[in-house]
Amino acid sequence: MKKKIALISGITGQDGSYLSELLIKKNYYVYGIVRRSSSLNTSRIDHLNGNKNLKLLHGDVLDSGHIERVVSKIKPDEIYNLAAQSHVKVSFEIPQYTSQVDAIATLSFLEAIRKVNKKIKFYQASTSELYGNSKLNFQNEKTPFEPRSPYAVAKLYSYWIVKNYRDSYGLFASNGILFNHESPRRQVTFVTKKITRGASRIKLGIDKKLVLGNLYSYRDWGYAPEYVDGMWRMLQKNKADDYVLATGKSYSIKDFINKSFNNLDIDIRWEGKGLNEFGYNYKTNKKIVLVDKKFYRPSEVNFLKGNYSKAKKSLNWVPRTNLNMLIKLMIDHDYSYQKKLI
Ligand code: NAP
Ligand code: F7E
Repeated sequence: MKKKIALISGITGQDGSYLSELLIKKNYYVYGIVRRSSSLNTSRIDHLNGNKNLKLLHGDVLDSGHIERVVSKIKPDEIYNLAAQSHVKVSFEIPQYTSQVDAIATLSFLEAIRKVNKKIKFYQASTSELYGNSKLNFQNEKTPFEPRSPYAVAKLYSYWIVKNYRDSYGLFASNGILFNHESPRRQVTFVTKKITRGASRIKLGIDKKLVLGNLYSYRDWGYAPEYVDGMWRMLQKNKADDYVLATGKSYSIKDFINKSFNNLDIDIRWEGKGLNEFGYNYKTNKKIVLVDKKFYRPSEVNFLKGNYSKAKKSLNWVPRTNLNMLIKLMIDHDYSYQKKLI
């Protein structure tokens, strides 16, 4: 049987690295688009270096001409568009750049497919951020969108342009509306990794405290390798569609902090309110968690909890890693990594 060819944008990111591993295991030939940078940005995929089924190409998704040439040259069966300026808070600082990468670049891929070969299957990395301040107890594919950041507004454009090209030109283009998913490979500016790394460093005596923003938002956190498997399943269907991937459970940032420190045998006692709220090490009485408003966002997404019934029914996809398991995975990794640095 002919080997399938996949093209991944964002291959150097958390999801791109897990997806490339998965596709290579499934006997795909994988091409990945990597931005040229002055310092190396391939640490998450360096272990795949030299694999005969992986080829990295320099490129930037803002270069629509290059995208069209790549699609035309490598003739992929499947394209996974994971490239993004993916940090919500940063999107308030660089809204125009975020819109170019997270919205317009999606259109470039769709246009390339429309011109080169309409049979290429397309996955778009959509997001639970589209739901913004939804007041519902859970969100699914039918929940109305209320984006709350330049990131979410840009991703909303991508969501609709994918649907539009599907309806207008018959492209196989699917949106994966993925709720937060984490792993030891998560970048350190996202809250989960910041907490598991920070707690590990406090336990080891490297740092004295962890400084965070809003402790009272709720997120539905899953395990990234399971979510990239969901992406692949979406493109194996005969018909394109949009799917939520989530765990169906929601926890606050404070819950995540308590559980992370508990993993390291540290109990936290909380005192105070707002910017004057502190977390103390229960045993030593030392202040170890502080709040600083510089980590607040101009507008916040307060509560996310996904209903993944459609993915379960249609893709046979279910999340298997609960929050305690996820935190343990991340703490185990961060603690041993930080210990080696001492
Ligand atoms: P990530 O770790 O931030 O990775 C983003 C990737 O995009 C990196 O490879 C980055 O390259 C690349 N990129 C950024 N701008 C680019 C450009 N102009 N040209 C080419 N590549 C560019 O993100 P992730 O967590 O893996 O998420 C993957 C996708 O899913 C993103 O689209 C994100 O918005 C979306 N998403 C993520 C989650 C989540 O919880 N993780 C949930 C829903 C949706 P560099 O390495 O060079 O920076
Ligand atoms: O924030 C609060 C913050 O940056 C989660 C991206 O992958 O998932 C991610 O977006 C919550 C927010 O992720 C800090 O205010 C408190 O309420 O880890 P985050 P996110 O914004 O949910 C979605 C689904 C995506 O699509 C995105 O690409 O945590 N929070 N203190 C903090 N957040 C950060 N980053 N840093 C803090 O110190």
